[in-house]
Amino acid sequence: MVLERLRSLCQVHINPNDRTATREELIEALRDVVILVPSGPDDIDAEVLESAPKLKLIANFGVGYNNIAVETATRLGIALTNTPGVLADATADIAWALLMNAARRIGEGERMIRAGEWKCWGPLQLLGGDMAGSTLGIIGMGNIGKAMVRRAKGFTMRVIYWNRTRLSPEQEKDLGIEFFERDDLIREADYLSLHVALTAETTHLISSRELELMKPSAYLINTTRGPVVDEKALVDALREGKIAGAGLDVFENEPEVEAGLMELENVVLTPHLGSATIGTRTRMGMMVADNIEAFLKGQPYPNLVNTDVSKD
Ligand code: 8YV
Repeated sequence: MVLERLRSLCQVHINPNDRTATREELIEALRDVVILVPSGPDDIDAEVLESAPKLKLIANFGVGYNNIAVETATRLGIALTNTPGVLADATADIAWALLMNAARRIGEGERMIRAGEWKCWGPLQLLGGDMAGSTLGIIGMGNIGKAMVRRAKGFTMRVIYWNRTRLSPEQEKDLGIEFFERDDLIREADYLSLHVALTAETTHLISSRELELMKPSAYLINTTRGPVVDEKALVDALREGKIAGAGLDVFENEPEVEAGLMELENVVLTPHLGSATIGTRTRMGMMVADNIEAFLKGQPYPNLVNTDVSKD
């Protein structure tokens, strides 16, 4: 559906390999390209952009664009668009799945059964964390953070949040959430879920200091970008029981996963599946096509990121 629409708009060249293009392949492929549709693993840095003389639009297939040299794009007059909003529910679903899986020890239970190690029911077997009445701490109250709030309310949880810019009292009231300073939020949360974009300021936002602040009974959930969490510090915290568990959909060096994480029972791992539903990926593709169509028709972009890019 998406490809058909793209083909109706322009000539489409698709990466022929079922893997991320190498740097050399990317540079070679970009020689005559006017519009690029990259995804998360493509490293679109200054050198790549500078070797693409005809490039005018990067219509990113995703909301996060930490893999793209935005300032260079702007300087070169290349517009950058993304796909906000349409993946909020699917990403919150994965965060929720990880949260529940970690708290209720579903992966551990399944491994126990499959290994033939479940011998009998026990009153203290695989005890986990409660949802109802517990406190969810959200760092980053954008579209995905808000989708988390909706889920938490269904589970009758209290929701506290931190965001760079505090919401208005009306918004806080409507959502039923309380603002906390970041360290206080980290101390208070039974579940801490990260929903900030990856920037220089948010790199290793959660490191050993923050993990020390968390309750020993608390869980950390990361579905945003791996480098927001210091993975080595997390392994130590999980190993030493400084926190109860974690659920991770993203990693510092994808697709590599820190060896220490693989050995731990109290962490649930998924391979960057946040937006991986048929409907969501279709909506993301259609949003990419909307931005391409706007470019081709000389109309304003629906989702322009670098609003300071020159229009010629
Ligand atoms: C994608 C994402 O899986 O949109 C994002 O920022 O992380 C995910 O939706 C991927 O990055 C698509 O390019």
